[in-house]
Amino acid sequence: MSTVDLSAKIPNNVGLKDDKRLMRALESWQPKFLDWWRETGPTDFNADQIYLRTAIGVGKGGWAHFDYVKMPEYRWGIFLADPVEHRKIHFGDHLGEAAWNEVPGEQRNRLRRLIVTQGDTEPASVEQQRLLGHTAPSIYDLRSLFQVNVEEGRHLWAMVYLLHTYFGADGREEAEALLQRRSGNADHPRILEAFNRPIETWVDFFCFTTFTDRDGKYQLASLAESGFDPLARTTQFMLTEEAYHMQTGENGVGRIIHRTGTLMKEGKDPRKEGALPLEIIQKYVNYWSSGSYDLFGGEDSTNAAEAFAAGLKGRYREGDGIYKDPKALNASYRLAVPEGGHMVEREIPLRRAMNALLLEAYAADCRRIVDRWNRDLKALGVDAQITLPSTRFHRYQGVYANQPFTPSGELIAREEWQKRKDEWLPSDADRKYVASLMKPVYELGKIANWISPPHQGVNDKPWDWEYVKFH
Ligand code: BYC
Ligand code: FE
Ligand code: FE
Repeated sequence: MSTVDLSAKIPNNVGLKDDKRLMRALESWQPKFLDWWRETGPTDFNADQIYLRTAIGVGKGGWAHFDYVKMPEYRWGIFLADPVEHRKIHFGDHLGEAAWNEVPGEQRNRLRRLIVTQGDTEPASVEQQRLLGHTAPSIYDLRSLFQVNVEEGRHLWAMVYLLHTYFGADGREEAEALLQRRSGNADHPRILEAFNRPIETWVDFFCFTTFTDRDGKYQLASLAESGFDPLARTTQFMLTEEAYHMQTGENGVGRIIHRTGTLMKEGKDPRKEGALPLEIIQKYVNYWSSGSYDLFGGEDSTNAAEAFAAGLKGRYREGDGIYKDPKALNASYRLAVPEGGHMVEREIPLRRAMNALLLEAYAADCRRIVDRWNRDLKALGVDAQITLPSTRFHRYQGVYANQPFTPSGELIAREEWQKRKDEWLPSDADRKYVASLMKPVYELGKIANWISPPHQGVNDKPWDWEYVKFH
C-alpha cells in the first residue's frame, strides 16, 4: 500500500517529499494552475462554500472526503492506484515482459503525445463549462457542475505529474502549454475538436457529461491497460472519479426526459410549459454523441496499431482476458466505407482497427444509457423514444468524415443532407429556445421547470440540501 501525505502542499501518495526536485517543479507549477483556474475556471463562485468530494487516498470505500470548500482552496492531489507486484505487459509485441516504470526511449514521443492529449481535455472541459454556474436549474445541479470541474482539474494534475516526473524539460514545457491553450481559441485551441465546442446550456452540459465524459471512461480504460505502469495506475484511479461525471450526465438528461414525458402524459405541450420537446432533446443527443464518436480517432488507424503493438494502449478490459489473441495478429476487421456514393466492405488488419473496436464498446455502453431513458418514457406511458445515432452520422474524423449519413447510418445525397440537417441537429432556433429556458434557480427546494428533481442527493443528503453556501 502507498503512503498518503495529505498535509503536503500537494497532497499525494507518490512520495513527493522524497523527491525534492520533482516536488519543487510541481510546486512551481501549482500557482500557475491556480491562476489558470481563476482566469478560465467557473466565473464568480470562487468565494462560495461548495459541498465537495475530495480524493484523499486510493483505498476502496474510503477514498473520498466530503466537506464545504471554496473552489480555489480545493486540495488537488496526485493519487495513483496501488501498484500490482510483478505486473506484466499483457498485450501487443511486448506480451509477457515486465511492465515499465520508466519510459522506453523509442516510445517517448508517442507516450508523451498520448499523455498531453489526455491532459488537454481536462482543463478544456472546465473552460467550456465556465459560465454554466449562472444558469443552474437547482443548487444540487450547481454543486454537481463544480464537483465535475474540480475533478477535471485534478485529472490535469494527474497528467502533469507524469509529464514532470518522466519527461524532463519537454515534459515541463508541455505542462506549461496545457495551461496556455484555450477551448475555442482560434490561435491556441485545445487539441481535440469536441473540446473546442461551446457548452452553452445545461442541456449541452448533461449531454456532454453523458457522451463526452464517457469517451473519457473508454480512453482512460484503454490507457489503464498500458505497459507504462505509472500511466496505468494514474488513469485507473481517475476512472473512480469519472463515474460521477457520467452519472451526472445520464441522470441529468434522464431528468429532462422525465419532466417532458410527465407533461406529455398529462396531455400538455412541453414547449408551452417551458420544457423541452423530445425532438429537441434528440437533436442534442445526436450532436454530442456524434461529436464524441470523433474522439476515438479514425476507425482505420496506424497510430492506434502502433500504440497497441508498443503496449501503450490496450483494448477495453484487455486485462480481463476476454480476447483470445492478446497480440491481435492474424486477424482482420471488416469495415464498411463509403466509396463513390455507396458502401463497400473493406478488410483491415485488426491492429489498425483498435479505435473502431473501442468506439464499438463505447457505443454499446451509450445504447444502454439511452435504453434506460426509454424505459422511463415507457413507464410513464409515453409512446416515443430517444435513439442513439449511428457511428457514421455527422462525423469529422475517420472513414465517415464529411460524408452525408442519416442518424440511422444510411448514405444519402449531399443536397438531401443539407435540406434535412435541421431535423437532426440543433438549429439556431432550437438553441435560442433552449437558451431562453436557462434561468438560475438558487432557492432551496426549488428546481427549474424543464427538469425533474433527482431521486437522491449527494453523500446521503436529501436533494434539496444546502450544497452551496453563497458568501
Ligand atoms: N480531433 O490515427 P488517428 C476525457 C488526429 S476524453 C482532432 O485517426 P489516433 C474527458 C490525431 O491526433 C478522453 N484531431 O487517431 C472527457 C492524428 O493526428 P496526426 C481524452 C484528431 O491518433 C470529458 C490524426 O487525427 N483522451 O478524458 O489513433 C471531460 C489521425 O488520427 C481527433 C484521449 O483521447 C479529434 N477528435 O487517435 C474531460 C486519449 N481524432 O498524428 C475529459 C489520448 C484524431 O496526424 N489520445 N485526431 O497529427 C489518444 O489516444 C488518441 O490521440 C486519439 C486519436 C484517440 C485522440
Ligand atoms: Fe477527466
Ligand atoms: Fe470527467
